[in-house]
Amino acid sequence: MNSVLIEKKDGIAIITLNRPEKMNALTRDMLRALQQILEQCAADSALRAVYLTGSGRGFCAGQDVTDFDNTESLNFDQLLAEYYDPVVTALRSIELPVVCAVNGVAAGAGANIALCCDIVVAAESASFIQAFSRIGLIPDSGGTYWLPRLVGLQKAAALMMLGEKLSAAEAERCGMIYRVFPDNIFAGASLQLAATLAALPTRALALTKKALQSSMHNSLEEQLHTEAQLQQAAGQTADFREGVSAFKEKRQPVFIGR
Ligand code: LHQ
Repeated sequence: MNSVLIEKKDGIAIITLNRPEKMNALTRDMLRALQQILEQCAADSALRAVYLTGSGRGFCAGQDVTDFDNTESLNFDQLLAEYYDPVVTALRSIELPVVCAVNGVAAGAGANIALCCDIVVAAESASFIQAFSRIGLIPDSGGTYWLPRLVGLQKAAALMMLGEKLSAAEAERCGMIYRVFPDNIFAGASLQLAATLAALPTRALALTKKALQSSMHNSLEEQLHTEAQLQQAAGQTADFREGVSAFKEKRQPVFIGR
């Protein structure tokens, strides 16, 4: 059985972490598969959105801790650089909107991989745990980059040091995620969000993603310059022409993603 599943449907790449009996805890094979799937998605011009979720009752429990049997010989530096960081980078650089549908608990690197996606939604029963301090590690997979930016330094420090479980509702309330859906409608509602994104002007969304990424480190002056350059690119798309035509003709636009 594949530990990461990919299905392409109506312009959406549905990626499912698939080791449900272990709460989708990540192995090297899974991370490699995820990297390859994301590369394949980035090269597929028919795609308009990515949807990442987990199978079973968890989203992802982070690194498979049973891999830590021989703690002496672990090379964390290499493990992160070769297996985790390329996943984070791929999710940030892919020129498609990425919805992360957190169906259950997201712990350790599982939580932080979720947080680096463009729009994170969660089922009401889901939760987030910066589990690292519980086993004597520090948050990785971009968590120390995203979490303070999402919830502020104080809250991030407390969540990361205490390693407490945060409910989906509290994650929404503090701005860590976009929305919570009731469990009984979660799968449909989160996929519908990806479908909505897939019908929007894909290039403009990709350029918006790029602009937001730059804003994390740019000065206002630099950011205004970036916006002007990216707007110039958006203005060259067929979808921009369609958007203006549809507005003038008082009809709904039909975007083609180019
Ligand atoms: C697991 C795991 C797991 C293996 C549940 N591994 N089996 C670190 C270092 C270096 C480089 C890269 O990056 C990292 C990043 C990290 O992610 S470090 C943090 C690793 N993650 C954790 O420490 C979380 C450990 N898991 C838990 O705290 C709990 O299992 C959670 C809160 C996720 C779920 O709790 P429950 O709902 O009570 O489920 P459970 O504990 O009964 O888990 C179900 C099964 O999944 C169970 O297996 P079993 O055979 O006993 O039924 C667990 O052992 C297994 N599992 N997480 N990370």
